[in-house]
Amino acid sequence: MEKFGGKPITIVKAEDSDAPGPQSEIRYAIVQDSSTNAWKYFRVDEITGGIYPLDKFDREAQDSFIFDVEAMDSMQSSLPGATGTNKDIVKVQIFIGDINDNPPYFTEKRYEGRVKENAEIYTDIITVKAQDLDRRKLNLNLIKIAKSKLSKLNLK
Ligand SMILES: [Ca+2]
Ligand SMILES: [Ca+2]
Repeated sequence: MEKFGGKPITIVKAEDSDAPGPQSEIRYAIVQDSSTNAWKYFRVDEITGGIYPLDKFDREAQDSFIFDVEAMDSMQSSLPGATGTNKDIVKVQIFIGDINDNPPYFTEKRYEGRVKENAEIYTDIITVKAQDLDRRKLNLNLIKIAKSKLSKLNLK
């Protein structure tokens, strides 16, 4: 949350073709939909349309949120049959960026390997395997960085 430093995650913007005045003054609001709780994690500034987080996120628990934002003007609608103000609704999807907040973990509690006493050096004995819940891309990037550092060292 602090990471955004008060800056919105994204900004929604609606336009209204009516003349200046309450008939074209736009207010934004998140639609409180009972079929999802995604809207509970965000707020929208009713004047600027800036969308802000209301909570911390865990990409490994949920990696995106979808909710609706509506834009309303500020005067009773003159459209035939309409009640209330004129409005439009847009879907907003927020993707949660990954951070490296999970350590690797072994998938087995214990490994047992056997090797003959006269085995050649470098004989395969057993393969151990760990997993990491963070996004694979991040780990690959780290490996690339490590490799490029190594090749620089080799050049010297
Ligand atoms: Ca209007
Ligand atoms: Ca993560």
